[in-house]
Amino acid sequence: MTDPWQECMEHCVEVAKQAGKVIREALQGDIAVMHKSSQVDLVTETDQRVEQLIISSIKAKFPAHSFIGEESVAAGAPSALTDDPTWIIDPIDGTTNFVHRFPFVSVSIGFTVKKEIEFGVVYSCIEDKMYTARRGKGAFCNGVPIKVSGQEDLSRCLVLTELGFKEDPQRFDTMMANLRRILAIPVHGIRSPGSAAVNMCLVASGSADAYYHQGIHCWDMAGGAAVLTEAGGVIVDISGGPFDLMSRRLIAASSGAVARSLASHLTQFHVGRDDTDGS
Ligand code: LIP
Repeated sequence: MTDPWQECMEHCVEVAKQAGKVIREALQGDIAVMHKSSQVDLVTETDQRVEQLIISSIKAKFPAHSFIGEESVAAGAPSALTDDPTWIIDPIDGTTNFVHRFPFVSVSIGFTVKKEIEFGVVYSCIEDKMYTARRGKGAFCNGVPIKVSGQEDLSRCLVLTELGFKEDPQRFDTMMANLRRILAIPVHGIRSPGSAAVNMCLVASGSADAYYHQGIHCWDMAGGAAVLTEAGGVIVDISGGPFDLMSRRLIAASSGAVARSLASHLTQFHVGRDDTDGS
């Protein structure tokens, strides 16, 4: 049987390449920084331009499909996941990196049907690494198959997470306490590359063993979640329960054992949901 979403995936790879080219060109010039929810929530004209480019290109080919895009949501569009074929887009995942020219900047696109992720594309455009994954067909980087490390012992893991200032002192303290608890296991180390999608691809390709995060969004997770699971990784909620794309939290790991062990060391804090208040 032919794959009903093959054409969509091929188009996705093409549009991600075009978007990456625009981002690389923008890095050659001045970058004007604007702010969204806070002084550390950055956005640039390139984020907005790249999202428009991606959405208009996909809409022209697949006019009946739905979209959830980071910058469209920031401008007031809804972010409810329905059963429709839906493109979940982060035009620049790692905007802070982009602003500072720190070299992990990606275009992340996940595609869902009936709320299931069918494929994901993450283009780490400064490294020129195109990660792709189609459900049931494996994960690839520049066409070469990738797989997770398979590590099962948390104390032998290189762990990724992201660190950002939180205005709520309790959330901030919990984030720092979690960091301290993981470091004290001890694990081999903790790294913060600055792009959630790249983080998942690093675990998917065995360069890191686990990644945890509370407070990101579905557009940060959708593309990378496909790559991670197709590379043999495990993705769960921060509690260790089932992963929920709209929950704003995840553990992505090289094995179920590492995911469970990490969950047992983490304290949760309230982050809201993408499909309700988003707070
Ligand atoms: C970013 C993430 C990054 C995280 C930030 C933010 P953006 O996405 O990928 O890892 O630390 O909180 O969500 O805003 O650059 O698309």
